Amino acid sequence: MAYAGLREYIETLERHRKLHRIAAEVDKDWEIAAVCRRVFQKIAPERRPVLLFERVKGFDIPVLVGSLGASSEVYAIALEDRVERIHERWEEAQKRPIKPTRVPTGPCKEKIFRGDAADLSRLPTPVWTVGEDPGPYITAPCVVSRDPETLAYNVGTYRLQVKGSRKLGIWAAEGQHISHHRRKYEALHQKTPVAVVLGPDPTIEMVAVTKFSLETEEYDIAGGLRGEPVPLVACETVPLEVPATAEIVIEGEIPPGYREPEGPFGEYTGYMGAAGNMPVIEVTCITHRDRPVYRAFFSQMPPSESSCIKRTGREQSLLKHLKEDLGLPVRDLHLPESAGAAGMMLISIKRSDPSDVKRVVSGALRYAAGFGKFIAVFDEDIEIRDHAQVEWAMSFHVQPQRDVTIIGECQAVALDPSQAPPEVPQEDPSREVSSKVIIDATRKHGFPALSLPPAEHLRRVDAQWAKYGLE
Ligand SMILES: Cc1cc2nc3c(=O)[nH]c(=O)nc-3n(C[C@H](O)[C@H](O)[C@H](O)COP(=O)(O)O)c2cc1C
Ligand SMILES: [Mn+2]
Repeated sequence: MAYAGLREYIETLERHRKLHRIAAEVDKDWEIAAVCRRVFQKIAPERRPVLLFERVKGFDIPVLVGSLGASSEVYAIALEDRVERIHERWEEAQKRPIKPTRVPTGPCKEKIFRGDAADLSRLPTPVWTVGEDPGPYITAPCVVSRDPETLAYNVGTYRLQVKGSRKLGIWAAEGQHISHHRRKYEALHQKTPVAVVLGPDPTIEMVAVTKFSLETEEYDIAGGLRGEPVPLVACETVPLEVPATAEIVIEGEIPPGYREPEGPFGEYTGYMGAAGNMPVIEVTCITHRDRPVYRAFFSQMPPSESSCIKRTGREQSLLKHLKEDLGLPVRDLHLPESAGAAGMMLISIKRSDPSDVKRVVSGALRYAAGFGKFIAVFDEDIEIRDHAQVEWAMSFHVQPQRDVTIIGECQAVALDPSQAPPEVPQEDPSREVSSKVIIDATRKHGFPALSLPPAEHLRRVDAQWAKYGLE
């Protein structure tokens, strides 16, 4: 049975002893960010808990952080499964998406605040990079929008700056699906209706941070991940539908053509992302459950909750595209978290033809042009999630002049601070263009035997391990 919502999921986390309640009062304007940073720095992923800040100074709403990406173990619990099954679950969901259902009402309507009563300052939105960010940022928004022509739904996570009691700044890169919707509404001189969902059942968060094709509706993939449809309810003031059990829903509209300063914001690259001129959301209504839980993603410097969830979803959607849609001989694909699950892409393949490497790289780039500034392709026997094996293969399977290609005029990795100094505004077109390094780290000819004892000898030693008096 899928989790009905975030609360059922929190109970399960608690049963798995993965939830840590912080009962001491904390200050949302500096302390939550610092506690989260220390938890990610000091506690290894296997033991890292999800954090529920129960008493936030000045608010009666608790803050939940890490509930999707404290670790892969937590992510697996969100799928009601084991870590080793995350890949299959994503594969199944993409092969067999399930359309949402409509219900007349739901818990997200227990409290409704319209007009001036829809006040963002009632929510305990933290400040994340204190001294650098201009104010609080909503980091876990599942932003729902619709294509005005096809009516197809999209759900995506884009940073939201709290700018006033009823105004949010929104930054979505030009290639993001909500930007596609917004441009269509702007061409019609109409406002873009949006609904910001906070604290839905965890599969909605999984799909909101993952890149699919423009035609793919995230609600359907979430249904596939849940194994049952997502129940949706109609919004109060915008023509959109949202998950019925969500903790908090902020409804609003993006006025066409209007831009104002947004950012800078401490980003997933580990640096401040540039400020720029961005659209805003005018809030029309806030609905929430009784005693809502405020959900936030912990991001900024990797590793973070953000790098964990991006890595998992992106690896799975890219793998599915290369293996299933294009039929390429890909074994595994890895986006290391230290590279923000964006800067480096490692792929292992069963190479039968020299052109396989080019076909795999061009397939990956066509699907997600912004991922991978360094893309390296390895033979299938290399475990690309093991740094030592990657470094070994790079060192001894590669001839730089023959095997390394630099290609120019590519889509940049979003927010890459090496592209331009901070003064260049985020919307400057130069920030969209970059170059890439492609490394063919497969063996291009017969290689000598490995300098290892014969496998049979190693097995014999394993079998009589006790004899040596080692651990
Ligand atoms: C914590 C977090 C914050 C993000 N913030 C932004 C953002 O501010 N702007 C943006 O364009 N993408 C952001 N992303 C990436 C998008 O969520 C991701 O590209 C997603 O695929 C967007 O949905 P779409 O493909 O339907 O447009 C963020 C991802 C995470 C995990
Ligand atoms: Mn999308």
